[in-house]
Amino acid sequence: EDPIKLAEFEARIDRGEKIEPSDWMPQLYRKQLTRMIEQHAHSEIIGALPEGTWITRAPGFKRKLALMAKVQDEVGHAQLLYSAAETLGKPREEMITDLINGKSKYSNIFNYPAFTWADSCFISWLVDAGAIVNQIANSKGSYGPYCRALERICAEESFHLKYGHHCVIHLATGTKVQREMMQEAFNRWWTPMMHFFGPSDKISVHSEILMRWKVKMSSNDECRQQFLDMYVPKIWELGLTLPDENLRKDPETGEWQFTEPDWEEFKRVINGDGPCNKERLAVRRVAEERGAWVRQALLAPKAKYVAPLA
Ligand code: FAQ
Repeated sequence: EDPIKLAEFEARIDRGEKIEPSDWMPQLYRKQLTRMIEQHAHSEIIGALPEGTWITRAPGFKRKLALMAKVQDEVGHAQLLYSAAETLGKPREEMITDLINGKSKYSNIFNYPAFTWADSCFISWLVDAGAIVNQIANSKGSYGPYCRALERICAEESFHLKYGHHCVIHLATGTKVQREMMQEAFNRWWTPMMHFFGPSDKISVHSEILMRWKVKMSSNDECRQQFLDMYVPKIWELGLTLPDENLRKDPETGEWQFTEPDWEEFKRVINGDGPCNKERLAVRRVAEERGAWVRQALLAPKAKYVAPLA
């Protein structure tokens, strides 16, 4: 890599300038960004699956409408992100193939089953909340197309968050059966939620270079702390508990303390061996196969239109 170009590139990043697709960038910047944006796009599209199955079973017409709009938004986010990743040179078809073949990663959390309506509510409120913490930070980052996609995504996610919060409040303040169902969802989802922000900074592989080049604007631990700070009080306020007896805010440091979640489970899940990995990829594979004729028709040379005889 040309050291002068690299120094100029880093000076631009330090000045807070945006890097655009036609600008010079180090190979590693391109590679890391492609990996991260692609994984993010896959997460949105796979993330639509656990909630998507609840559309027909959502309680009442209003909830069905809102959930349908939310799931549609998530798929739209994937489209925005695939487009942003494509500006770095990797074709979309290749990204989809890598997802379906299990080569590319996507968020750990969507490999868990949404057994009940309360699970769907948990995702809408807290998984979206976690995503927003990460995305608001990174929308101030260095790569123009990714930042612009994130800004739009965050605006839409803020509606999801309000919808999800409303759903959780409804169950948490409802009948005994509803409250229990919500509590069980919290018990099931808490560990994957703690994993969601990635491994601790001490062992995160990519954080150092991504933060130096302002792709990641907050570290994994900073995002996790911010999430705990913003949402644990709101969860406790609803009379719900979290399945970690060590979870508390240290009054002196202002830091949240918690039991380290099982990182072996995290590794298994992100490497293809979670409760729903096979099912999630199978659904995407079928969708690709069923949609193939549409892509072929769009790519085929236009058939000549012959006007019918009068
Ligand atoms: N899941 O060195 P680090 C959403 C992997 S969008 C799976 O710390 P990095 C919207 C990582 O890839 C949710 N894998 O990695 C929605 C790497 O593996 P590799 C997605 C994970 O990149 C809501 C290895 O571990 N958001 O939810 C995870 O510096 C509701 C080492 O880790 C984004 O993708 C994980 N949680 O930091 C949709 C945001 N964490 O590639 C529907 C953009 C780590 O070397 C319903 N991404 N790994 O094989 C990021 O901010 C970062 O990539 C992190 C990970 C923070 C996820």
